[in-house]
Amino acid sequence: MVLDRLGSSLKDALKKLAGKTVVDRAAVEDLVKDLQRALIQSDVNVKLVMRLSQAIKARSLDEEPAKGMSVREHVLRIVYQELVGLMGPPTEVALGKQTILMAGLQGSGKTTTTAKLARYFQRKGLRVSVIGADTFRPGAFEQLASLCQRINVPCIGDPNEKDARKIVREGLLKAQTAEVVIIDTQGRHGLEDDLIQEIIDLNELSKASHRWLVIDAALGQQAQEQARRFHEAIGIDGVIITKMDGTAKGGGALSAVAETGAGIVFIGSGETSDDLERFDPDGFISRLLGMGDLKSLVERAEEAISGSAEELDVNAVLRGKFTLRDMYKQLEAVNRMGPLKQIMSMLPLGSVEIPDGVYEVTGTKMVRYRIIMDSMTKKELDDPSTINSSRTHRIAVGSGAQVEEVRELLRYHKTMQKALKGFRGAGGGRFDMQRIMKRFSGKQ
Ligand SMILES: Nc1nc2c(ncn2[C@@H]2O[C@H](COP(=O)(O)OP(=O)(O)O)[C@@H](O)[C@H]2O)c(=O)[nH]1
Ligand SMILES: [Mg+2]
Repeated sequence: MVLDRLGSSLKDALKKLAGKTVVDRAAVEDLVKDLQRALIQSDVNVKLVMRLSQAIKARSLDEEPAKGMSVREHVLRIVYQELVGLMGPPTEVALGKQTILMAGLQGSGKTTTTAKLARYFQRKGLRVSVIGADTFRPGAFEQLASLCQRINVPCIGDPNEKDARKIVREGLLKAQTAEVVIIDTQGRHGLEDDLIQEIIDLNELSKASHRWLVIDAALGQQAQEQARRFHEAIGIDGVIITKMDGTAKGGGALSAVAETGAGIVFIGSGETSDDLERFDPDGFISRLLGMGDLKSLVERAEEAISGSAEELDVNAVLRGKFTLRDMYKQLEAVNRMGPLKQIMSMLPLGSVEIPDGVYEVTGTKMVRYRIIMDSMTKKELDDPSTINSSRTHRIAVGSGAQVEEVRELLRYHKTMQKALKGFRGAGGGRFDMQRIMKRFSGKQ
């Protein structure tokens, strides 16, 4: 994941609040100091850091923790909200017909990102064409053409043509059947006037629906100046920050760009065409703080529910009271949602260890469990602890299963129950997805 270092220092800072029962000034000040250090190391502008730490301090001490909320949760929620605010508003990426003009200095990652975007839209089922209009850098067209060839996207251009305007004019005619057209342009080492004039012209003649600026994350807070200059010239409506994998300054670049009001649409984090992530401030910060991506978990849970005839309560996935029936229902739900391991990684489990066996209940095993459970009495299903050795034998005989298999089912139930207990402990109360969602979205 990007920004590992910032993430782990933020997590360490928040750990200090675990177990506190009152919000005391010294603890909050300590936390804020750690936060400041982490953010400044990530090259976030000092003024922004100060503003943010003031807000966190004041809110943590002045606001009443909501009923039932632990001190750690109270402060965590505030830190979370303030950091999300630092990342700017969420952005939209439409999936209709559109022309995207790429802007940015040489070496920022425009050409690579053009191919990444082509791949992104292609995966969404759209017909994509790319126009190579960098007439400055030697071999620019070949670089783009080879990236496009790998992902099977048409690349339009002419390596011998020196007039970028002509390439774009003619390229757009050739790309008429495409739904998404992405125009790669030249960059220079600095923002020279004729470079700016060219991008203004290309923007006008292509009537681009979007002007996306590509910026290298290693610039840290200096990214702001570039964003401003390009914005003045052509009205940037989306920024892509690249090379997040190779720098500790990503936090600085993100916050500096967010401050200009230009929305961050994507993050690049590697050299292949698949190393592109949609940027979503909520999800990004939750993951940074190690809270798991609550929003995407809920979305996936909803996807899993839709289409299934049976009404499924999201909370049933990990509910407090835990009968064998609950366990079975949860297994069904989890099977619908996808790999359990992935789901778990999105939950705010903190330090809870999930035993490995929990991930390994497959579809066939579930059928076996179902048959075994059919041989149990209602009371046994509700409270499996009443199942002693002679009952185990009776159930095995009744379901045509091995005694060991019945034991395995009971062991499995116990393991999961234990894991859930630890989980509820870590969450500071009964686990309730909707409650957690409400808390972290600030709508209490
Ligand atoms: N590690 C990493 N390298 C990148 C990323 N994006 C681009 N690059 C590399 O940065 C260099 C310059 O990229 P390029 O697309 O040619 O930049 P352009 O001059 O703006 O078109 C190339 O070596 C790319 O492989 C990224 O997100 N992560
Ligand atoms: Mg290029």
